[in-house]
Amino acid sequence: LNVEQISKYSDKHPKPSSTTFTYGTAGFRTIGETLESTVFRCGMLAALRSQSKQGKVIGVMVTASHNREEDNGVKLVDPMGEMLQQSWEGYCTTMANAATSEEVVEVLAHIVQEERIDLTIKPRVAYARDTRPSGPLLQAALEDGLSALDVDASNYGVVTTPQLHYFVRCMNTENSSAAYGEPTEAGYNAKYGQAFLRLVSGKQTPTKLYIDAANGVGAPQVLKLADAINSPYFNIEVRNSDTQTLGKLNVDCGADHVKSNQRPPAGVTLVPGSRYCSFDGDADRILYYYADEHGTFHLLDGDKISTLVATYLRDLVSTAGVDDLQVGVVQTAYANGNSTSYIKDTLKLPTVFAKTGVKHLHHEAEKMNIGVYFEANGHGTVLFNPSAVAKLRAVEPATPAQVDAVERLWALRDLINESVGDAMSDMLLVETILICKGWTLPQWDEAYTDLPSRLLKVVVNDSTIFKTTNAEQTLMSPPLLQDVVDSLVTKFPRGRAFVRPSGTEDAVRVYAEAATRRDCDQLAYSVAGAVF
Ligand code: NG1
Ligand code: ZN
Repeated sequence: LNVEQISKYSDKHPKPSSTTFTYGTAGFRTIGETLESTVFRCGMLAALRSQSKQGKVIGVMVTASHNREEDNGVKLVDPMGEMLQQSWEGYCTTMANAATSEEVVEVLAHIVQEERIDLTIKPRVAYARDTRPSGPLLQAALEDGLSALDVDASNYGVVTTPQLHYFVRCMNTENSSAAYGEPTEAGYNAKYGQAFLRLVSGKQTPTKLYIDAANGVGAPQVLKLADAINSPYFNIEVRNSDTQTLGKLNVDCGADHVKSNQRPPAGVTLVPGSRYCSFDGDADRILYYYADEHGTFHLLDGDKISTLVATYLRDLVSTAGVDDLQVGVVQTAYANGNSTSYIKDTLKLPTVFAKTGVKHLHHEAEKMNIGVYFEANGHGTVLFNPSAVAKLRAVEPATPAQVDAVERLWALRDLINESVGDAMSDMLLVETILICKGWTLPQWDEAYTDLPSRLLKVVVNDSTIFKTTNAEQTLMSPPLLQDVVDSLVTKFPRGRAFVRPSGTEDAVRVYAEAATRRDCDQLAYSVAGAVF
């Protein structure tokens, strides 16, 4: 380690003394301006992580997703485009909280020793940011971190979070049999656009799709995707696309707003018969919605997307004649109870609950042949594990229907961003299925009816005292609180509620569902009262 060089750069980015940073579910996330030292240090951590992976490219994304415009965040992306391995999260937290440049060097040296890092390996890092105003400042800090460790760095500018994950995976698979694609925006648009056209050509073209881009990076990126696809099959109009005016990002719009408030975003008037979707601020979440003939709003959330996708895949697998290929679904406790029953009882597919945060869902989905995972908020994707790929390769289709189904499964695999949930790729996936089935949004929505649900955020004095087990559905601490929740739940038909600390905010979340809207709200607010 070049201590003099590291210290010189580190002195430029002192840690704010009053702040403690934690690498949480989505990396570090807090007010943008306070993150300079943390982002600088993440650059150096990415370098060490790359060296620990024999010089594979590690990603660094600067974003705070659906959070406020003043916030920002940073997270590391592992070689196959997946979230940073959990065992390194502790290093990140320790590093971010080192008080002085001397301590920074000590922490670096400690990691080098623990991980037996060969410092002669040239580290490689790919990085990008979203549209937030603090982005350029943090990018400069990151670049100092990369310079401090002489990293071979690739700047991808302003792109969506899943695009950066894709680039990382592409760079690390180049010239191999698992080559994922070309690590450029054009390569991304070509890969997903071509797979989409392969799947929909010959079908009926859909009506226009209105996309609420949350005034974030998804707006310019989806327009580029549409240019590359250049087909009536992808007929879109982007709303909330103002990434220039301060104060607009995620305000009254975007997937998180739509999901939390159960109403359409500002700037979009729902017309019955039309189709709508919302991205979040970094375009890794997507939700669909529509108004029925009475003008009532209906949300097609992550659970609706995952059941749509799982049904389609299950049917294709069966037509293709690969019988021992199992499609499974991973959800979190936030999944609507009726979606879980539908998957189990109607689709007859295996389903498991994972802890909140896509890395947990991702790991569960990896264990399935074809694993469909979505958080109710619209973040998710599909994974084909190596045995699924082998089974697909081995199948010898005999009928034209079988040939078509096998070809569709391969094309779907190309259409899906397997590295992480991706609003643009998920949108093309949903569009493909709707086009192939000739379905409207109400027809998709017919599968099952959501139970009324309510998600509340409770700000408490100390959220660290809340400890859970059983995929976060049961409280172990504070003592006796779970008993109170249980007794409240039994009062309401089809009632279900749980309390867990947020992994991204200093707050506790309360979720409740019940047979009627009134019961559901009463349950939610009484549980929140017990928490508070
Ligand atoms: P927390 O703050 O831990 O509830 C939220 C979302 C997660 C996930 C992360 C990362 C809910 C209830 N929680 O986590 O699903 O998306 O943010 O962005 O939606
Ligand atoms: Zn996001």
